[in-house]
Amino acid sequence: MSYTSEIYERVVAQNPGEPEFHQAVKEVLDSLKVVIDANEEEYRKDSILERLVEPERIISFKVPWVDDQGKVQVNKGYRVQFNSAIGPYKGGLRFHPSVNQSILKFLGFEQIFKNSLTGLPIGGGKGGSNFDPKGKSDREVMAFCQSFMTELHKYIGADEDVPAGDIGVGGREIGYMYGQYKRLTGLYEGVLTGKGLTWGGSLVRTQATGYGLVYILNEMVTAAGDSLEGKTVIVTGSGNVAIYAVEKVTQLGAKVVAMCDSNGYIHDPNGIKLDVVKDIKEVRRGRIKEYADEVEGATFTEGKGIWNIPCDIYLPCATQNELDLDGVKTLAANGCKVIAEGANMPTTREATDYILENGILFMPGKAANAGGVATSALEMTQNSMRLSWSAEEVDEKLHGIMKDIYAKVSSAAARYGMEGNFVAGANIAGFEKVVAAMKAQGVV
Ligand code: NDP
Ligand code: 2IT
Repeated sequence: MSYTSEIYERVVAQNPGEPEFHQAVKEVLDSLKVVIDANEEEYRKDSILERLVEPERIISFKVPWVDDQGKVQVNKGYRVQFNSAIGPYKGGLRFHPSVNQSILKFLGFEQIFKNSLTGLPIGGGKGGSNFDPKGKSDREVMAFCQSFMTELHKYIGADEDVPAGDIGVGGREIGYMYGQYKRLTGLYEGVLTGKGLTWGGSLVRTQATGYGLVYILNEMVTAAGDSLEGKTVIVTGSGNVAIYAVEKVTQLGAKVVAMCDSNGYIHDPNGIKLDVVKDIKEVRRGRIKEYADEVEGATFTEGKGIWNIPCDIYLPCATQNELDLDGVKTLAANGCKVIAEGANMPTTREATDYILENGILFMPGKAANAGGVATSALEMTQNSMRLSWSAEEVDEKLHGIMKDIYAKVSSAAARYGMEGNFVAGANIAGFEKVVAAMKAQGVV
């Protein structure tokens, strides 16, 4: 049996009941097979893959807090510190009822390679809680965040582990957690990113994941001899990543006709009015359905099926495994030519295989959504220097990083005879840097 297959079987056996983690590991190992096979003896001797798939540390803890009725609630909290070969652990915190160890291990594992691709010195980590911020009062969110940080603060630090946002964690939650960290430690340091602009945050971090996604999308489309001008686009989700992907792709001349949340999707053939979406989601914390009540000509459809709307480009920006084989077949049948993942692993394995076999241009999340964490690393740099860069400066750096990721991913794929397979290219290019660092640092 090949070394990569052996390791996959070991991961499944040793991590039972963690399907998302298995899925993420399998995709990476399948891509790495060509690299490993070329030098199998050495990789086996160093047990590189055994070391890569085992988190350095997983912290799990109780988060008790008091709700507005005076009742004590208890949630689970986690931080997965996966790999620190190239820098302090870096990655978001997710607050969503579905959060469990499998999901955070898949996200932490992906983060290792994503962070490597940015070219910046950041290792891989992820954390979060099964707490659901939806429908909670600000006071309840603050009580939860303070309790969460009361435990987490023992394990993080500006040079140790630097969390940020993800699903359910935005500026409000980062603020409450930062305040509690400062109170507990007495340190005013860059321990979290995605901070507000008056207390250490970076300009463009809010926009960075969505903008970065569109910058790399533009590279792909341009390299294929086309442009974004006049293209019809679907962006799934309506949170942080989705909103700023819509903003940038619209600026570059495309028309976004559909978005969604977990209740259903809106279709606006005239082009999504982003100021309405921002007001619903960023100001009122409402549901996407309200868009159809407010905008003439727009419709709301309950449930899944946004992929039934014809488009040229599909940008999944909600959550893992949101796009399955049937969805992707429908997209292809309706003429969709490009898919780039704003979310982490939004495409199932079967759907990804279909995409690659059917000539749809495809950029995987670990490359396509790396602009968020890259700009987080720029926030860390500014915090260390005690300086703030202008929006133009940060945006220009972000743009350069996304172009560089495209170049790395496409050249790694070509180097191994898989031209245009950006899944393989991203996994290989991300792996090469991390492994070189792991080897240099010995058995630790
Ligand atoms: P937000 O919480 O801001 O938004 C998430 C959006 O996705 C909401 O519209 C939400 O709908 C929808 N969604 C979440 N879960 C589900 C589900 N199970 N089914 C259908 N829709 C769902 O999160 P972000 O925009 O920050 O994150 C979106 C994705 O991007 C995630 O995969 C995240 O890991 C990834 N990502 C985020 C980065 C960042 O900087 N924020 C960086 C890189 C990747 P609803 O409100 O109904 O739940
Ligand atoms: O998935 C991700 O890359 C993020 N949620 C952003 C992580 C970060 O540290 O900015």
